[in-house]
Amino acid sequence: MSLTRSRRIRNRTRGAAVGAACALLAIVGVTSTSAAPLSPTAGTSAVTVDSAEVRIKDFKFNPADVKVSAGAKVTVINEDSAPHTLTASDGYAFDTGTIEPGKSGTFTAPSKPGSYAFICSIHPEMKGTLVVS
Ligand SMILES: [Cu+2]
Repeated sequence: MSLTRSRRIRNRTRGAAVGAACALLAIVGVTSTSAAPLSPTAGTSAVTVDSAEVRIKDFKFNPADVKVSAGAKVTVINEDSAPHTLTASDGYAFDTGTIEPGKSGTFTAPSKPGSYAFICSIHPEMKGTLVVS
């Protein structure tokens, strides 16, 4: 019922600082079990969201193999005279929508690492791969 029986560490001025520290650590070691453990903030600083740029010219993606971090913002610049898209081949992982000549579009890389084939939905012979790590 009562914890008052437990021996209290008195601040004995004659006690060695090390001894007091050890005793204090022992107490902290016991009491800290009820305290919330320091939760690591993994995820806030571990995620490196970078960005990448893809240019489209002469009906080709450049680069055709795009390497990004998960969640990266990718800008697609259409330097061609025809409208293009950069669309995941599976149809839903990412899609810039139609980018008119001289314009740019963006999409967000998937959060799941992997290799994603993409095409231009207007010209499906245009192909590339987005590698998310
Ligand atoms: Cu196209």
